[in-house]
Order: sequence, then structure tokens, then C-alpha cells
Amino acid sequence: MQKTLEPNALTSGDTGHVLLGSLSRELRRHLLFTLGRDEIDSDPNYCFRAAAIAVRDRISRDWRSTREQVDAANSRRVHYLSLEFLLGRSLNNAVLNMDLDDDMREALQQLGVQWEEVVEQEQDAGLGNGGLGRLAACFLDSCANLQLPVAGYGIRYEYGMFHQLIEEGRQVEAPDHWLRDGNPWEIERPEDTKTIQMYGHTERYLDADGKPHSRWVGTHDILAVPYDMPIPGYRNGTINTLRLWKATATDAFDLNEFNAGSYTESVAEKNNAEQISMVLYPNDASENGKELRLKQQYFLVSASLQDVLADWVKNNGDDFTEFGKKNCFQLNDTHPACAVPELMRLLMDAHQLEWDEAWKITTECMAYTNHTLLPEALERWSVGLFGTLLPRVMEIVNEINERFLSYVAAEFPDDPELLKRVALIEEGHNPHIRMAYLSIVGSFSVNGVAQLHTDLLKSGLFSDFDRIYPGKINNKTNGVTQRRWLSHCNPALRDLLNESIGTKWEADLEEMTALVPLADDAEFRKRWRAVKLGNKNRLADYVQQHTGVDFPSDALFDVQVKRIHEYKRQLMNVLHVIHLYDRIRRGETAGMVPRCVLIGGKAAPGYHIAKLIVRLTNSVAEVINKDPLAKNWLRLVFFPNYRVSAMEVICPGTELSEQISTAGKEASGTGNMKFMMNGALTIGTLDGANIEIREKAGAENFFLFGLDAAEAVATRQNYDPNAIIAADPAISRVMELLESGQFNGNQPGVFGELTSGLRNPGDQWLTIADLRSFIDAQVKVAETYEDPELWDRMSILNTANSGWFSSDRTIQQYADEIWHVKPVGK
Ligand code: 26Q
Repeated sequence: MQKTLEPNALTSGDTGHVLLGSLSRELRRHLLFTLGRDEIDSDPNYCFRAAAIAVRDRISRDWRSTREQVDAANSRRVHYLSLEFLLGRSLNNAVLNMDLDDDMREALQQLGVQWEEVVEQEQDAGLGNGGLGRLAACFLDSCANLQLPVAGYGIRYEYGMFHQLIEEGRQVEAPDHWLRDGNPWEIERPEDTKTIQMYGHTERYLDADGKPHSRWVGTHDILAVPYDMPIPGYRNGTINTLRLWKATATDAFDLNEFNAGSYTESVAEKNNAEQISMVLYPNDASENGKELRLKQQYFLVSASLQDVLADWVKNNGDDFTEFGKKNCFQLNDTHPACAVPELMRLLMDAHQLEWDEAWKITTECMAYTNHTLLPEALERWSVGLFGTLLPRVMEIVNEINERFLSYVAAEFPDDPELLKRVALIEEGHNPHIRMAYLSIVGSFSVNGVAQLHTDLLKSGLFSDFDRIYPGKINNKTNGVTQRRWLSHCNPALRDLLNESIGTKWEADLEEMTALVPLADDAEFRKRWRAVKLGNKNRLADYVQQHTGVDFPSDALFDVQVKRIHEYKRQLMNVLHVIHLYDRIRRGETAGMVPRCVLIGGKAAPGYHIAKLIVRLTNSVAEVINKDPLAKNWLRLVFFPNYRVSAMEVICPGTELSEQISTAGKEASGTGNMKFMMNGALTIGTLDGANIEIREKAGAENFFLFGLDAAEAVATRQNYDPNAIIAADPAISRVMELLESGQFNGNQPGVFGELTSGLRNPGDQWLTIADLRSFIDAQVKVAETYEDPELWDRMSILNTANSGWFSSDRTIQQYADEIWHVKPVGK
């Protein structure tokens, strides 16, 4: 489709400092002049880019005024430091937040292209692994919604989370070069470039007054160049900033090499520097201790702290007395934990503060969030590696450790073992820094991400620190943004809600309780059901398109999507599917409902067992989906390349949310909250935030099963999975089917490690211990599903009571109880 363009169509009626015409005119202008298309056409990719730039133009005025207001307010500011920000797509989000939805649809219509098709053109910004990275993105959205002066700091990875392909049932990783076609949302700010030191050695020297200082010399320097992304608030004029750093080589370094006559080597060195921001590390135990990962962490931390300090000096000169009161750094897990010694270093070495002043400031402004209960997942860095890469920072860590241990020795003289247990440096022939302990000692607040998680941190992993610093460990139960996870991804439900209870819930999810009485309204339930059916059809199309498997929309849509990990027990889900298949083959279908089971998620590339679980899921799916006996009862798919934009289709169409981790292992979970908001019922253990979901939804609206955290601990003492299998005929048959090679294709023994793991008395994940209870709970699910009025009532009550799980609530608690910041706004 071609259209001619009148020259005067480009002149804006607005004579202000930003010339914005109608969106339609802006799209045409950007297609022609910004993107250099020869004619106005409807190529959806070019339309996406034109639309994004047009929206960005509308954002820029508010962006500047937000910056000015925050500067003028001179209030406390928060800097959210995270190695991950899993933003997903931004166009739909920006358009809805800026209230441009209708105009944009119409403008694109005029170009002859569908909004839905244009939205699909955008690559996900996959700069995160899973929960922790997506939490950071939801938090930024909520901070902007609440008009809080919070900036995100992260790394502008050239390659995000790998793309997952499934070949012959196996996961294959492909690179995610998300920046290939450019990123219309970012603005490079070369004037704020920072220099990052690495390697070299330290020296002592005396200043003019004869005072001793340290300096870090002979370093290899790297440049950090910032790229800013706008974070629009919800229709409130606030635009916050996410600043992402890209690594490049310094010119000075190039010049040295050049003068030494090695021109090519100097250009190659550029490459070396750029490695640092090249790729996001997958959450992978086999990647632990890699030097490049430590470089990434230090690079982010040093650049961000220098940025904040430079801004401080610009406004306050070198008076740092108020710095700790006016700034807060929230550490997203221990990944940015170097911030503690790095702020000390910058204050002492670059700004001449004494240790005690610098320590006071540092511990006034650092706060740490923990995201795991698995002891093996706590970060540790070898002192040898750390000291070589960051010699000056290592000296400071050593001094923090010595001072901390003297304090503990003085305060707790009765407990001689305590010092060894809490030392920041774990001694041994290869000593390691315990990054969680460093973070706790250097922070004024340490928080867990769900009530159970926090309770278990206090009584377990961090119990010594809870005694040393009473009150420091606190809880902030996670949340998710209802703008993306309801308004944007489920427009049909949004419209029904807006018609029934108004629109307040979009900015304040507690308003959702207005739905409670409607659960008893049969007419409303009918409309609720129709919305779910529409979303199931959309999901079924999506599944068909990506797997070729047909999901009939009258079946129960049963979904488990999350990273593949043993503790999350995707394997137990597959065992249940095999059990259903066994019942079908035996003709025992009484009480059964037709079910479509979807499992999706990425396995870390080096996590062998997780990859085997992916493979088993695909093998079981292949057998079941081609068996005519199963056709009317059961489908199973492994959904490839699960990511943020896939969840936006999956979660509205889901009826049953699988949250089945071994109790005491999942810190919180956040997918569980997205499903609840969208009216799915949960089958789950008493783990992480499931406990709070059940409390809010009501126990009668939740399918509970399995051991609780304390029972799991007790069960491990004398666990005998083989006895459980032998005593339960249905479970015996499931194991028999698996072990007989029914699902192996022509590869005998491929799944042997999975079955032997299940039978191992040392199995940490207690899958067999919980399987009977899981199967029984699934029978209750089926019974309930056979009563649609009951199911829909429960579904409505889940959405109605999901207010607590808005990240707006979470962020309000961070703001009130940790950050002590207030809104800055119109
Ligand atoms: C470790 C070493 C080397 C490279 C990478 C990593 C790494 C990267 C990412 C380790 C962990 C992560 C991510 C962890 C994560 O997503 N945790 C989840 O955080 C959610 C938000 O709080 C919780 O809801 C989940 O329960 C928790 O598993």
C-alpha cells in the first residue's frame, strides 16, 4: 500500500519547543525521514520502529520535567542496582501508560497495518534469567506509577537470555542478538561515561598533610558508556530512568598500544573490553566463579556509584555529610554486592574521607534483598581471583572483615565458634569471600521476598546475623505490576472489570475487592467465563502455531511455566501426566476431565538434569499426543522459548496454575501472582508466596497438597521413596512405564538418571513423597472443573483478592519501611 505525502502535512501546529503533530503525521514523518523509507508503506517492522520513535518523542518532554522535579525536590533518592532487568517489550506498555492506545491504533490503521501485528515486531528485551530480573522490571513500573525518585542501574548486554530451540526433543541454545536492528527506546549519553579500573596493584602514600592513603595504580581501564531507557508511569506525567552501561575500550589504552607499534593489537583490545557487556550469564551453577562474571558485577557497581557520586559533587561539592541520608542503593541479590567495598573505596581514595565516616555513610545507604534459600546458590568469590582483578577492593573487604570480627568477638564473647561461622572470608586452602555476609554487614536492611522465605532466613541461613543485628532482616513480599500482567496482556478482562467495578484498580489493585460480591452473580460469571474462553482460544492458536499441537478449548488448561529446576519439580508434573495417561489406557476415566498440559521454561545450558527433564517432557508429549486413546482426554506440550512476551499470551488463557516446588525451596515465586490476577486457580505447596496467595484467596479457593517446609525437613531424615512406590499401585505403574522405556524412543536408559534420582533416599526434592498428595489434589481439581459455576466463582475470588500481589503494594512498603522516600510529582 502506497500513499503520497503532502509536504505541508509535516508541519506541526504546535509551535512549542517540541514539534508534535498528530500521531499519524508523526508516523509518516519518521518513516520518511528518520528511517529513510522511499515511500509511506505498511511494512510492519518499519511501522513498529516509526511508532516507537513517535511514542518516545511524546515521552521526552515528561522525561526532562521528571528529572528537573527530582533535582529540585532534593529528597532522598533510590538507585536499584541489578545485573538483570527483564523488560520484555516496551511499545504496548508505553502506549497504554501514555494513554495513546486509541490514537495509535487509528494512526496505524491509516497506514493500512494492524496494531497487533506491529506490536509483535518488537524483540523482547530479555536482559534477565527469570523471577529476579522480571521483579526488577515490575518494580521500575511501580516506582514510576507511585512517582518515586528511583532509578534503575544495569548492564546493556549485547546478547540477552539465550533463545531456546527444541531439536529432537532436546534444548539447543541460540544467541539472542536483540540489538541487531537497533533499540528505539535507548538514548546514549556519552558525556556521562565513567572509567573503571581493573588489575594493577595498590600503593601507600602520604598526602600533603602527611596523612597515609592508598592508591590503585597500573590498572587496565575500561570505559562505561550509559544508555538511558525511559520508564513511563501510568498516566501521571512521571518518566523514570533505567540507565544501562555498555563497556568499551579507553582511547588512552589504544594510544599506548599504538605507540608501541601494535596497531592491530590495540584494535583487538577494544574487543576485549567490550566482552564485559557482551552477554547475560544464565543462572547456572557451572558458571559459578567465572572471572568475566565478576568483571560484569564490578563494572556495573563502579560505574553506577561513580555516576551517583559525580551528581552529588556537582550539587554539593565535596561535603558528604548528608550523602547517606539522601541516597539509598538497593542491591538485587548479592550480584552487585561489590557496591559495599566500592563505595568505601570511592569515598576514601577519591574523596579523602576517613574509614569511620565512609563506613557510616555506606551502611546508611546500602540495602540488600535476598532471593534464595538454596545454600549452594549463595555467591562466593575466590580471594585469589578477586584480589588479582580488584586488589584495592580486596584490601577493603579484608578490613571490613577484621573490624566486623572484632566487633562480634567483643559483643559475643561466649560463643567462640560464632566467629568462624560469620566470617566474611571463609578460610581454607582456597579462601572465598561470602558475598551474602558482606552484603548483610554493609547494609542497614536485609530483606526476604515472601513471609516464609524471611522466616526461614532468620531461623536458618542468616540466624547468626539475626542475633548480631536484631531487626535488620525484614520481609517484603514480592508483587507484579497489574498494568502489564492484567491491563496489557488481558484486554478482554480489563474491559469487563472496567465496566463492572470502574478503572481505579489499574493504579490501586486493592480496589479489586469490589469484585467479591460479583462472584455470586450468575450473569457476571457467564461473562467471566466468556472472557476466559476467548483467552483460551488465543492461547490455543499460539500453541498450535509454535508446537503444532491442538488444544481443544473445552479442556482444562493446566500450565507450569518457569525456569527448569529440580526444586520446582516439573518432573512431578510429568509424573502426574503419565499417571493420567495410564488411567486412560486402563479405561479408568471416570471423574476425569479433558486436560491440556503446558510446560515451558529454559534450562541453564550446563544443568544436565534440567535438560533431561525438558527432553522427557517432549518424549512423553510425543507418545501421548499421537495416541488415539488419549485424544479426547489428554494433551501435553513443551512450549519452546518461554519468555515475557509468551507469558503475556499464556497467563490470560490459563485455568490451573502449577506452583509445586518442594516446600522451603522457592523464595517467593511471581508467576503464581500473575496467574492469580488473571483468574487461574492454583494447585500448590505451602512454599514461598503460595502461602500468602492461599491466605488471601481463601483456603477453599486453592488446591493445597504436599509436605510443608518443616515436614520436608523431617522427612529427609529417613526418606524411603522405594517403599512409597511399592505401597502405591498407581505410582508403581507410573515408575514402571517410565522405567520400561515406554518414552525412550530408541534410546534405552536415557532417562535413567531421572528415575534413579526419584528412587534415591537422598533426593532433596522429595518428589515421590509428595506425589500421592499431588495426584489426589488433581482429582479435586477435576471434580471442581466439572462444576463450572463453582470453578468460575473460585476464579473470580482469586482475581478479586489479588490486590496484595501488586508490586505497587510491595514498592510502597520498600518506600515506607526501607527507603524512606516520598513521591515527587505534579
Ligand atoms: C549466578 C551465578 C553466575 C551467573 C548467574 C547467577 C544467577 C543469575 C540469576 C543466579 C540467580 C539468578 C536469579 C535468581 C532468581 O530469579 N530467583 C528468583 O527470584 C524471584 C524474585 O524474588 C523469586 O520469586 C524466586 O522464588 C527466586 O527463585
